[in-house]
Amino acid sequence: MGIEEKGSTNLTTDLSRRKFLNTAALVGLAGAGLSTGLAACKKSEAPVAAGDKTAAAGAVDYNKYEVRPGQLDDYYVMSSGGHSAEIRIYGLPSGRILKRVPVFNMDALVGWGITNESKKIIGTKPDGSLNYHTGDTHHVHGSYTDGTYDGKNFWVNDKIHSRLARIRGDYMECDKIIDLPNVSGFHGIFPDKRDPVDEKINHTTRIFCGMEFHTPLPNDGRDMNDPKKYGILFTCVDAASMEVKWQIKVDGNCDLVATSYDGKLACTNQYNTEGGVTYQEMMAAERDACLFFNIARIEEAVKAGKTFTIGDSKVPVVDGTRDANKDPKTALTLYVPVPKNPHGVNITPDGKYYACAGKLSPTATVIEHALVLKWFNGELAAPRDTVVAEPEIGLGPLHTGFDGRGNAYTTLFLDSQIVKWNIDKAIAKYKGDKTVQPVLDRIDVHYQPGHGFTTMGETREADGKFFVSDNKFSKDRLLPVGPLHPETAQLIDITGDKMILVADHSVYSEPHDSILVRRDLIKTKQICSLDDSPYAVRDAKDCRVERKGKNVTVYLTSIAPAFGLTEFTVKRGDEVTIILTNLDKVEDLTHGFAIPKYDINFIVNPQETKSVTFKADKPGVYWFYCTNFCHALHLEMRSRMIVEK
Ligand code: RUQ
Ligand code: CUA
Ligand code: CA
Repeated sequence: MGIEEKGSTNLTTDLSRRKFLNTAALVGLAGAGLSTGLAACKKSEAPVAAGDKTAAAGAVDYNKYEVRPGQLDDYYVMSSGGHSAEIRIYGLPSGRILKRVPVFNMDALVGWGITNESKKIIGTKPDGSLNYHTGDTHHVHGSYTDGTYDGKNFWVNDKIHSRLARIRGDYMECDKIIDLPNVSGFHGIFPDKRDPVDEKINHTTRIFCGMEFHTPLPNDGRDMNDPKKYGILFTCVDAASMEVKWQIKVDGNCDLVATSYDGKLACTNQYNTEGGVTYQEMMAAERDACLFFNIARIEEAVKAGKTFTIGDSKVPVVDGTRDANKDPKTALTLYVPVPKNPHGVNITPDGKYYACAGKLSPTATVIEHALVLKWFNGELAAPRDTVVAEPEIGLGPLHTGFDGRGNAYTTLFLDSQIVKWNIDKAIAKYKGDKTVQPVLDRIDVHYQPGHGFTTMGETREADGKFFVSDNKFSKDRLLPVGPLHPETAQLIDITGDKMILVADHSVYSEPHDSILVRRDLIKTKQICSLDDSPYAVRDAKDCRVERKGKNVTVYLTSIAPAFGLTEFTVKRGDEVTIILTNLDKVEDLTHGFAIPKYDINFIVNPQETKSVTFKADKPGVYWFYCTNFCHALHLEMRSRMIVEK
């Protein structure tokens, strides 16, 4: 299993010896998610990694991938940040970090979780403190028009607290966060790509959300010791209003989510069809499922009122369990058996096939979209008849990207490789052609890729330029910085027959998924609008202090290099709200606003308004100052808050 045994040219890796990983083997491997990597590390003791090898051979012209000073990248990477609870934006091919977008976390730079505006989005308790300070972002996806990104919105999940956030594409800031009722372990999300209800609609109208952890429904203290009574919900959210439209109760569980290009289907891979509560129980069955949802039928059932509700939630719920959906002609759901504990389901750019990676089986299962629709018409005998290929591709397959030329690229966690395989060849082999070899190439990555994606690979415009391998272990690849290593996002050129490793980009812990978006599809604004806020202070002359009893409002502006008031005075015990509008109109002229000892710090971008509210409980003189370098007199940009005893 060492790197040397299977260089990128070795396609004959013997898979038969590990056709299905049994529980005993997996107990080893599960613990060895780590030690497999370490082993790989050890075996290459004279460390010649794949990229280095090709470099030594002088085969790769790295200059080709360089983004020189003053040049711009070709792609935006919208990347989740895992339990950092944020989103990161970086450029490709350079790997230049462009922005961190706070979402479910607090952020001292922006003042996310500090300003009244951000607190309102995150949600607060009656005492004004945040509902949650933690989150776990996994999957970022963009809004679609005509099967490709339109740059309007992005969405990301919070797995910990089952929240869905929307990012507005013009400012690249979070503008809405909602809770999914009765959901635990909200993992996969995917926007739809076209709405079949009205043929005139060709853009994202719904977001589909999976529930990974089964719990009692409602989770209010009932049935706690009876896991057989736990349930799973799949949720549909309206993209525009961010209201939860409906939920469907299903068997098994939902891991990742994909949607079809025609808007007819959504699907999710299920690794816990067993309903197990330990990992051994979750690995008991040889097959789990890829679950398909017939969206039009579900929405008809909701309309017809064939619904129930759960606990306090008013969201209509329909029944998608196996027992209630035996007749294909009326079924809302189809459970396609796939081997074992699958992870990752992705649809090909032509909309024809879903690839569901085996994880504990060295296979990917290819399911044909048209055949799923046929099954729902009662034209197929068995759910498995929708499967058109199941190639053996390597150990621990997780996520798949596509190049738009008929090839798939799947991350192999245990093999520490990316495998390139051809979908048509896989189908031919499944039909019985023994002469074809679906696997075309393999490349070692460093180490243990979780997620992987191609440029524009989740759209009809997949361009097959790059694959990014988000590796879970970086070990010896980057300067050591203590016990917590950075992750590597390795850049792979996929334009030719052979994959070429062209860069190791470091990324902070811990991205789970990314999309690689062509730069012309992102249209950001560089200046905000005074109309964004109902409280904008539109003229420096309007700066003032207003008092209503103990409530004091300070209206403030910033124009480099000064705030609109040189001082303001409040009394101890006052509840103070500061509203600050940045009246500068010049691009990139952002100011900061910090008050010492009051734990306040936030930024205002050009023409932006922000506010904070706090209790003036410490008498004294406090210089509030600009934290964002803005002007030759940036240091002088400070005024006094005087808190009288
Ligand atoms: S998925 S568990 Cu969200 Cu492969 Cu990272
Ligand atoms: Cu304004 Cu620094
Ligand atoms: Ca299972």
